Amino acid sequence: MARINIDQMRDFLKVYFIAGSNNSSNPISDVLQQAIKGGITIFQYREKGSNALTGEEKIALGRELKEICMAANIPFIVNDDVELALALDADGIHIGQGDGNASEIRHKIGDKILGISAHSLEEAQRALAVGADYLGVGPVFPTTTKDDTEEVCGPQFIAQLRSEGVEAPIVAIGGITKENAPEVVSGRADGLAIISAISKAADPADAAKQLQLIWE
Ligand code: 3NM
Repeated sequence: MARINIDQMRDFLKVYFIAGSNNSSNPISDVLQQAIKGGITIFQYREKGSNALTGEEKIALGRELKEICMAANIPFIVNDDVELALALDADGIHIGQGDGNASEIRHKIGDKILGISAHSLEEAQRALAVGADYLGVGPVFPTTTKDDTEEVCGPQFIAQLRSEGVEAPIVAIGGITKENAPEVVSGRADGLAIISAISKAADPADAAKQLQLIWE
């Protein structure tokens, strides 16, 4: 399989749902299935934070979620854990700045999708130089889902990266809701990465649908 092309990557980023077992009081496989019905375009398995599963349980849930994504024909991305991404034959991996040597990771995963978080022009350029297929930029708004985030950068930071010449696919993350999503889109992000606005919604299918409609 060849590396994903840029246009296809931009399309996949549009409604990028991220979750693990502790992001909902309902089983995350049910939430994922509902989110898929609502129109999410890619999923990232992020098993982190308090009460996160480890070992065999983490792998088993990953396998289940991957099957759901495969059946729905959307890419399945693993957060951080290269060995898990390879063991599950995921479609890709997303890494932060502190998650190991990005060029070694690119080498290990071959042509799978590589997403890298970036918080400055320098980080963005470095990520692209080692072969990132897309950049994660955030937090664009305050979030309570992750406690070790960088400072809030605002959606205008993405517009700034564009004006500084970054044309690569960018997904915005952090505190995104259907109310503030239009601002992110006008800041020239290619996609909206979301945890709680879908995972904790009373109706995850409807929440995903509302976010998807923003692109129409
Ligand atoms: N990464 P919610 S913010 C996982 O800024 C993550 O890199 C961030 O969750 C970053 O949609 C974040 O519930 C949490 O705000 C996003």
